[in-house]
Amino acid sequence: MTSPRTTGRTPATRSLATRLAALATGALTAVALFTAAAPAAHAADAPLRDLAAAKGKVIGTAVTGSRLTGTYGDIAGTQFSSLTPGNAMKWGSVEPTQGTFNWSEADQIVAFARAHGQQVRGHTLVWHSQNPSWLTNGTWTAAQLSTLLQNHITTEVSRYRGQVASWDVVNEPFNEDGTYRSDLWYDNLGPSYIAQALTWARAADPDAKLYINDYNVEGVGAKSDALYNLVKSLKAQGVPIDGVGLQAHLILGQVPATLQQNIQRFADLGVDVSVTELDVRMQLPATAAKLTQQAADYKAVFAACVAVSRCAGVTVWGFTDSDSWIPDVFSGYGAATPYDENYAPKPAYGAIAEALGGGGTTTPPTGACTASYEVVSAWNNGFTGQVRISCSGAALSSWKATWTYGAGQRITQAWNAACTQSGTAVSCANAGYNGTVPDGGSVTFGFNASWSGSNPVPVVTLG
Ligand code: 9MR
Repeated sequence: MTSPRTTGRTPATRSLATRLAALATGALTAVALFTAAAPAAHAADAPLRDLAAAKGKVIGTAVTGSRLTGTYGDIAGTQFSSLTPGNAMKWGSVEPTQGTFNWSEADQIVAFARAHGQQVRGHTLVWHSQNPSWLTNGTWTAAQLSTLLQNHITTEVSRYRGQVASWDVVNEPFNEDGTYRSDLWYDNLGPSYIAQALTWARAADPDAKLYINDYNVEGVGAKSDALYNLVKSLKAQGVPIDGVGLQAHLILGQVPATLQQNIQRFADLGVDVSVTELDVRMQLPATAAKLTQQAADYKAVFAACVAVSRCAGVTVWGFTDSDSWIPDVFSGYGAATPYDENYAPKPAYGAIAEALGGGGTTTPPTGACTASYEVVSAWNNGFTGQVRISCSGAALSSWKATWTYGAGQRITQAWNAACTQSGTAVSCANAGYNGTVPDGGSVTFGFNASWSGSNPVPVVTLG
C-alpha cells in the first residue's frame, strides 16, 4: 500500500458537491473539526479545561494576540479556560504616548476569550517594568504621579469592566529579602501606593478579583512572608484584596517543598490564590529524562492547587515552547512549557491532565516522540488522513505507528509510509527514506481510507 513519495497531499479529484456532502454529515464534521489541529494525545483525553472545571479550577495560559489563529488558536481556545495577555495590557503597550491609547491587541484577546467561553486575567496595572518612556522619563511630583496612576487604573479597568475576571493589580512589589522594591511607585509614593491601586481598581470594576502578584513567593520564605504580612495588613485595614498570584517561574526539579503549605496559609487569610505564570525551565538540550522530571514538576504544582480549595487555578506562561520568554532571558535554557515548538504535547501535558483527574488515555510517548492523527479532508465515503510524528528531547531511527479502526474504516492508499491493515488493526512503518526523526524534527505520512456511518479518531501508538 505504499505509493511513491509525494508532497503528502491526496490527489484532489473530488468535486465541491462531494465535499459539501461530507460537511453535511454531522458525525464526520464533528470529528473533522475536533481533529483539525489537535495532536493525537488530545483525541482521547478531555481537554484540560474540562478536567480543571471538574475540579472547580481554572486553567489558563498567557497568549500573544497576533498568534491566536491556526493551531495556536485552536489549542489556546480549546484547552484553556482563562487567557492572560502576556504583554498586551501593560501600561507601555496600551499608552505608548501620553494620552494616545492602543487597545487593539488587548481587545482582540478579550474578544477571543469571549468567543471561546474563557475568562481573562488582566495583567498588569502597577509594575516597575514595561512602563511607557514618557512616564519613566518624566519629572513628576508625588501628587502628579498618584493622579497618573489613578487615571491609568481607572481607564483600563473601566474599559474591561465585566470582561476581566481577575486583575494582577500590583506586580512584583518585593525584593528577595522581603523589603519593598525600589521603583517609580515606592520611591515616590511609599508603600501606600499598593492600597491605593487596589482601591481605585475596585471602584472601576467592583466585580473583578483583585490580586497582588509576585515571583519567588511560591514556597515559604522571606519574600512570601513579606507578601503574607502585607495581605494580612491590607485585610485588617479593609483594603480590597481578593487574591495572591504566585508566578511560579520554576527551575527543573525545584518545585518548593512548601508550595501547598504556602498556598494554604494565604487561603487561611481569606484570599484566593492563583498560580499565575507557571513554567519550568531546563538547560537545553531537553532530554527524555529532563522532560520526565518536568512532567513531575508540573504535576506537583497542579496537585498543590487541586489540594487547596481556595486555589482558583493555574496559568501557564505560554503553552508552547515557541511562545516562551525563557530562551530570550536565560541563555541556554528553554523547553519550559507543556507543548513543544511544533505543538506536540510533552510529557508535562499528560502530567497536568493526571493531576486534574484525567490521564490513562494519553498516548504514551516513545521517549519524547509523539504521534498526532488528523483528518485532513473527508467526503461522502472516504477521507484523507495524516499522522505526524514529532520528537523533542529524543530521536527515532525507525518508527511504526499503529492504531485501531473501530468503525469499519479501511485504508486504501498510503504515502510516505508502508501501511497494512488486518481487520481493525492498522500498522504503518516508515518508508526507506523517512525512518529518521531528529530531535526537534517531525515526519508526516498520509493515507486515504473509506468510512461509513461514523469516523471516530483513533489513538495512535508509536512503537
Ligand atoms: O512574557 C513577557 C515577555 O514577553 C516580556 O518580554 C517580559 C518583559 O519583562 O515580560 C514577560 O512577562 C513577565 C510578566 O509580565 C511578569 N512576570 C515575569 C514575566 C517574565 O518576564
